[in-house]
Amino acid sequence: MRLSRAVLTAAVVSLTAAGLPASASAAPGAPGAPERSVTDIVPAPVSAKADPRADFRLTPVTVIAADRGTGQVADYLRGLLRPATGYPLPVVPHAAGLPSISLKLGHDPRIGTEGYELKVARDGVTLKANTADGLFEGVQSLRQLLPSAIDARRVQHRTWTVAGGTILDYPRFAERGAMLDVARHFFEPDQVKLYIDQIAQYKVNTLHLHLADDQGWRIEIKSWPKLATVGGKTAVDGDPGGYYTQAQYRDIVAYAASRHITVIPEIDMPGHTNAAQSTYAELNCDGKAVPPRTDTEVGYSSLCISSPITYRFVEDVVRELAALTPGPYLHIGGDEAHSTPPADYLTFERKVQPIVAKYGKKVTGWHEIAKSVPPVSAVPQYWDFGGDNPDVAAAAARGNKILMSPANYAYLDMKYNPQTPLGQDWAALIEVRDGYGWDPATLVNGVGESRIAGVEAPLWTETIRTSNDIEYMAFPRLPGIAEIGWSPRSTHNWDAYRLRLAKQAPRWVAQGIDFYRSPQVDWK
Ligand code: TNX
Repeated sequence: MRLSRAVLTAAVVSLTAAGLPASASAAPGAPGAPERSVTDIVPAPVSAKADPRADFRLTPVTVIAADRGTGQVADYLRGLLRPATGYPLPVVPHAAGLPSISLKLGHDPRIGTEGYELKVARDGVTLKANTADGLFEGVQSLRQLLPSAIDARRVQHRTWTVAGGTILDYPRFAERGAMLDVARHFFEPDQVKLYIDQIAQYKVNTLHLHLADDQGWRIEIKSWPKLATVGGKTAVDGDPGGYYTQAQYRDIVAYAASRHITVIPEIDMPGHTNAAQSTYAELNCDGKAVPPRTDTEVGYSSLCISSPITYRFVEDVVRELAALTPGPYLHIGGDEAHSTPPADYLTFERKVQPIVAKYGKKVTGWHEIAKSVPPVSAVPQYWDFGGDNPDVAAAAARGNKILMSPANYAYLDMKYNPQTPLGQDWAALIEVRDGYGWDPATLVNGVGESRIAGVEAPLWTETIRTSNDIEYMAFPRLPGIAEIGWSPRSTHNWDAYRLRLAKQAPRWVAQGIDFYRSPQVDWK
């Protein structure tokens, strides 16, 4: 694109004329505080210094200057900024004196593999990271420095000021996850992609898909084709089922990767297997298929632990799933196996975990797998209420990292209050403040900071049927869990968080996210 000097001059003049916000050192939400600031970002950055004299104005002549290796993130950024601004924002190798957002890769030992440094100055924005992942997370911060109208899908005629200042940022924990249960209710690929975009903006880097449960099997397995075509027909309460073909599933995984999110597929076993056992009679000890079930009981099903066919089935499923999975982990469930006798449970785990390793993957599973003394590469996912759990503590002492998803804080299917129309309450009622009010490092005795893989916010879908339902339960709690996983503990402060969270709401409105307007937050 060629730019005339007149256009450039006009851009510079309008930049100079921009009204400067008041003091950026005022606390967010305080009188005189600017509308947006580097100190408002969710999840809170490691360090942020606002400079209201350094605001940058995005204009029709702004370019995205992308160093070698940054092209994918540059294209993604352009895709974020173009619909609402209507500006061309070409991705170019060099800014060549034009006002620019520059993406650079470097070797900064302070920021690790997902951190970034963002500098917003009057003459340009510079985003540096050691990896494309770090640049992507930096872009999520940059987005929040623009007016919320940046998320509108149509051109908005207005000025586009990026709040000035500097951010240095990196995550507390390597894994910040969300889980979507596509087994109890099925969600179409586009609905999963929508959720991926929604969670990515809070620097969530893992999507765990719960692909099979009693009520339905959701992934095509070519060696056992009826799992999907028959076992996929059902869903909770007789609602329509569905499944992903392997091509659709690969496409979801690739879409997630384009948002720097790794997918962890879960096949829950040896319990939660009614859909498979109603489809293939040979998966039952008596050789008779059980009836399909669409109620929400848990703990009644179990694969036949003594049957060799069970392990042929598991190996076929694991082999096909591993081939669909670029990420390092396969999730083998293992929760609530109440009808598998404890000795059988251990037998099963000791046969199945090596199968996962055989296909080049590491094991993750619900924390019950800790009882089986899994290899230290395995990640038990803790879902209970905290306090003592000797099996999990022993795994941590042996060297396993633990993923934290306490049901009473992090389960997004729990109701906010008794009137919440969706969700369950067996673990807790979880208001926004409760979901934010815990520390992974003090949750389980014997599992301290260094033993924690990260956090995950699971969304079970017994009562969740639509994308609006997903959004209503995830927002505003998911950003809180993401912040617990990303931000230094020293930033943890409810009074400050609720003000920052309130400023996210116009973004959700612009994105069409149907969120719960908790009375604990002044949404304005
Ligand atoms: C427990 S805790 C489950 C799921 C249910 C969920 C509902 C755990 C690992 N499993 O099977 O869907 O409660 O809240």
